[in-house]
Amino acid sequence: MDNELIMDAVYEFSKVEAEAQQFWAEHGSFRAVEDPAREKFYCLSMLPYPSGKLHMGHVRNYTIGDVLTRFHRMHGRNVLQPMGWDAFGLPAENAAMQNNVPPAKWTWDNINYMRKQLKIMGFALDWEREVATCSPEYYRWNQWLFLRMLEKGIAYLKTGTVNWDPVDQTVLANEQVIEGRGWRTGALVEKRAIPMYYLKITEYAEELLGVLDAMPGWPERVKTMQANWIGRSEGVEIGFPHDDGVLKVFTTRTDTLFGATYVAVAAEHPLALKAAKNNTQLAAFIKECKQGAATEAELATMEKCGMDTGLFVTHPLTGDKLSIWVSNYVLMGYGEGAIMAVPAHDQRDFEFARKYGLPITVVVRDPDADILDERNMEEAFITYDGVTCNSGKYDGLGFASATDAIAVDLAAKDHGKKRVQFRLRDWGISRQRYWGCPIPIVHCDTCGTVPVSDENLPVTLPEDLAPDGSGNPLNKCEAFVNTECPKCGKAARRETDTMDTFVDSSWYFMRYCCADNNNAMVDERTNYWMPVDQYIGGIEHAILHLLYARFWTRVMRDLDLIKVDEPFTNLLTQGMVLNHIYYRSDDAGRIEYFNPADVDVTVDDRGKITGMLLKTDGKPVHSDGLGTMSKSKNNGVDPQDLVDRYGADTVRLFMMFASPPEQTLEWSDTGVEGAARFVKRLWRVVHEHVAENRVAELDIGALDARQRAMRCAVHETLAKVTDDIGRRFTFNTAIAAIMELINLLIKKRTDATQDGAIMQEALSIIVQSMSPVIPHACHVMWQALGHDSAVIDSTWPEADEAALVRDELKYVVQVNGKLRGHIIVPVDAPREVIVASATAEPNVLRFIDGKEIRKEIVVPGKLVNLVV
Ligand code: ANZ
Ligand code: ZN
Repeated sequence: MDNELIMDAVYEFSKVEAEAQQFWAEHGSFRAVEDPAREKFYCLSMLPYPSGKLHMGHVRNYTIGDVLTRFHRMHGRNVLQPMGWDAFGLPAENAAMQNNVPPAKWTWDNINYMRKQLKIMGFALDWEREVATCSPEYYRWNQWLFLRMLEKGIAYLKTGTVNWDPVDQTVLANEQVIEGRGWRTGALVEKRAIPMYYLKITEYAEELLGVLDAMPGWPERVKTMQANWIGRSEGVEIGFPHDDGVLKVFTTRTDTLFGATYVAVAAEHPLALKAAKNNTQLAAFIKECKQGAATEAELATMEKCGMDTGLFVTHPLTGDKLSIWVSNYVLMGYGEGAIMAVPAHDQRDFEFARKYGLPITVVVRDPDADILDERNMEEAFITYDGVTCNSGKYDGLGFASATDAIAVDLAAKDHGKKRVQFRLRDWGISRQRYWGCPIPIVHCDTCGTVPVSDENLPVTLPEDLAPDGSGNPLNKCEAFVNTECPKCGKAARRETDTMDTFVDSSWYFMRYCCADNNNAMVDERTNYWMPVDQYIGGIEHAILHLLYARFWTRVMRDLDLIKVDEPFTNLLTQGMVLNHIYYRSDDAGRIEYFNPADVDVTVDDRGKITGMLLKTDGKPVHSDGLGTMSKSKNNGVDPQDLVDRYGADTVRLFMMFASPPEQTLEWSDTGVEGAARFVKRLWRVVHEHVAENRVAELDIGALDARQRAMRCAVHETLAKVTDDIGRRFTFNTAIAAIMELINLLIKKRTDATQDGAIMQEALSIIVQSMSPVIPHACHVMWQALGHDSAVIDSTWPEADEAALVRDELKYVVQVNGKLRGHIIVPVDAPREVIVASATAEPNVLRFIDGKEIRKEIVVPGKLVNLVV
C-alpha cells in the first residue's frame, strides 16, 4: 500500500470515489473464493429487472446489502455478494413494440447501463459471478431441470385457462387485462382452454408450510403471508349420491351437514356440463360464467348468481333430496369444485339462498341464547363456538365433537373421509410469450409431445425477433419452429411457449455460486455458499418469488443436486421509498402529475404549508400526500442526478440514515443535504487531526477523568454501532450515535498530549464503523490516519471493556417529579454526596431554596427526586 498520505483539505467526492474504486478493482477486493476453512457469509439482494436505469428502490435495497456485506467482511467472514439480471419478461416486449427494437437489444443495453450505475455506487459486488437470466448459459439449466421434473412427474401437462384477446389474436398476461378488456385493443377478453405445463408445488405444500415455524430469521409478517397463501384446511370430503354416481364436496364445516339445503357446482364441473347438454339456458349461463372474473378476490366481491340444473342429490345422513345448482361463486380449482350449501352459516350461501328463495336451516346455536329464526336472519350466523341443533342425534355437540361424530358415521357408510386441502395450486409455467426461456418440448404428429434431449440443450431463443402486437413472434419464426422429432426423426414443431419468469428467479442465487460452470447446473461450490445467510428485497416478493424459490430448492435437493432445504436463512424486507404527489385535474377529470422537483412549496415559520406552485407557470397544484415513487405518479427522484451532484457516499448515507430499513423512507432534499454536510464534516475533522500531526502513543494509565470519559464514549458508541448494524439492522441509529460522538469529541478535546492519541483512536474507530455506509471517503480517511491496510481489509474494532467502565455517573435531578437539572458524581459516591451535589446544582437550588426538603429519593445510577 502507498504510505504517502493524500488527503485534500476539501472533500472532493469524484476524486475520492474514483480513487477508492480503482483500489478495489486493482486488488480484486470483492472477489469471493471458496475456502472451507473460513466461515462463509452469503449476502444477497434481489436481482433487478433491467428496466433502463436504477431507481431509488434499487439503491436502497443494494445499499442495505452492501453495508451488511462490508460489515461481515470486516468481521473476518468470507463474504459473497453477487449481482445479476432478471432479464426476461413483458416490459421488454412492450418497449420493443413502442420503439421497434428487439427485446434482446433493449435488455442488453439496459443491463450495460445499469451495471455502470451499480459500479458508480461502489457496491462490494463480485462481478465475475454476474448472471443474466436471458443468456443461454443460464436458461439452459432451467430447461435441463424442467426435463428432470418431467421425468419425475413434478412437471406435467394439463389444460389451463388463459386470457384471449380476440382482436389481437393473442394471449394476455393477467396484468394486461384491465377490467375484463385487453390493454391494447379494449376488446372483451375471453377465457380459452389450452394445454400448459404445471409444476407440482402442491406436493411440497405440507413441507413448505410446516417448516415456517422453524425459520426464526424471517419476518413474522412474511411467514404469515406464505402460510395464508398455502392455505391449509382440515375438512371432510363428503359424498352426495345421485342417479349417475356420487357428487363429492369438500367442507371444513362437517358439523353443519344437517343445515345443507342445496348443493352447488362450478360452471366447469362435469355435472354442470352434463346437465347443460339438453338445457340451452344453462349452457348459456355456463358460457357467461367463463367470461367472468378469474381471481378469487374478484369472485368474492362479485354478485353471486346461479341456475338450477333440475337434478338432485341425496343427503347422505337424512336421505332428503337436495337440488343441484350451478353457481359462479364455486371455484373449479378448489376442493372438489362443488359445495354443500349451508345458508344459515355461510355468508355466500346465505346471500344466494335469499336471492333464489332456497331454504335455510339453522343447525348451530349460541348455547346461551334461543335458536335463531331463519325468517328474520339478516346474515349467516358464523361461529366455531356454538353447539349443534336441528341435527338429530348429533344435537348439542361443539364444533370438534360434531365434526368427529358425523365424520365417523359418514366413513362407516363410505360417504365421507377426513382430508387436508390446500389453497395452493400447482404452478402453471407456460406463457404464450416470446421473451422468455423456451420450453424444451417438440410436437410430433406421430409421437406427441417429446422432450428435447439433454445434448441438444439449450433450446436457444432467437434474439432478433420483435413482437408487433399480433401474438408470439416465435410462432412465425420458421427457423425456430421447424425441427426434427427427437424420437422418430420426422419433421416436427417446437413448442413456442416460454417459461414464467418466476422460474428464472427461483434459483439464480445458486448459479452465482458456480456461474462459470458450463457442464453442470450447480457444483460443490453451491454447497459451500448455500444457504444464503442474508437475503434482502422488497416485500412485494413476500409470496410468489420466495415460495417458488423455496419449492425449486427442494426439487433440486430431491434430485441430489444440492444439500440445503431452505434457500434463505435470514430475510430482510426493505420498505418503499416515498415522495410527495402533486397534481392538477382538468374539467374532464383528467389528472396530470407533477414531479416534486418542479413544485415550489412555501411554508410559514411554523412549518405549515402555505402554497404549492408549479415552478414553470407559478400557478397552484394540489397535493395527494405521500406515495411510493412511481412513474405513474411522476414522483420519482433519479438516483443518478443525486450521485452526480453529491457523490455515491452521500446518497448511500442518506438512504441508511433516513429511516430503519424495514420502514418506508420519505424522500427529502434537506435530508440529502444533511448527509452531504455530515460527510464533509467528518472529512474536515479527520483532515484537521492528520494535519496537526500529534504523534503521542495512547497511554491509558496517564489519562485523567475527562480523557477517560472521552474514551468511554468512543467505546460505548462502538459497542452500540456494532449491535445496531449486525443484529438490529438499525443503521440509522448507528449513524446517529456516531454523529453524536463526533460532536462530543470536538467539544471535549483540548491540546493535551493524550487528547491527540484519543482522537487518533476515536477517528480510526469512527472511520471503520462508517466504512460500510460511506466506503469511499472512509477508504481515503483511513489511509490518511496512517493505517497500512485498506479499511475494507481491516478488522472490525472491538470495544475495550476497560474503557467502558465509567468512573463517573450522570444523574437526573427532579424537584417534585419535574426535571430541574443534571449532576455528574463519582461512581462510588455515597448517597449523602449524591444528594449534596443535587441540592447544590444552581437550577435545582432555585426550586428548593428556602423550602424544607421532605423526602430525598435516590435511584442509584439514574435519578434524584427531591420532594419539597
Ligand atoms: C359447508 C360449509 C358450511 C362451509 C359453513 C363453510 C361454512 P377453506 O376454509 O378456505 O378451506 N368451498 C369448498 N370448495 C369450494 C369451492 N370449490 N369453491 C368455493 N367454495 C368452496 O373453505 C372451505 C369451505 O369453502 C368449505 O366449507 C366450503 O363451504 C367452501 F357454515 O362447506 B363449506
Ligand atoms: Zn416423432
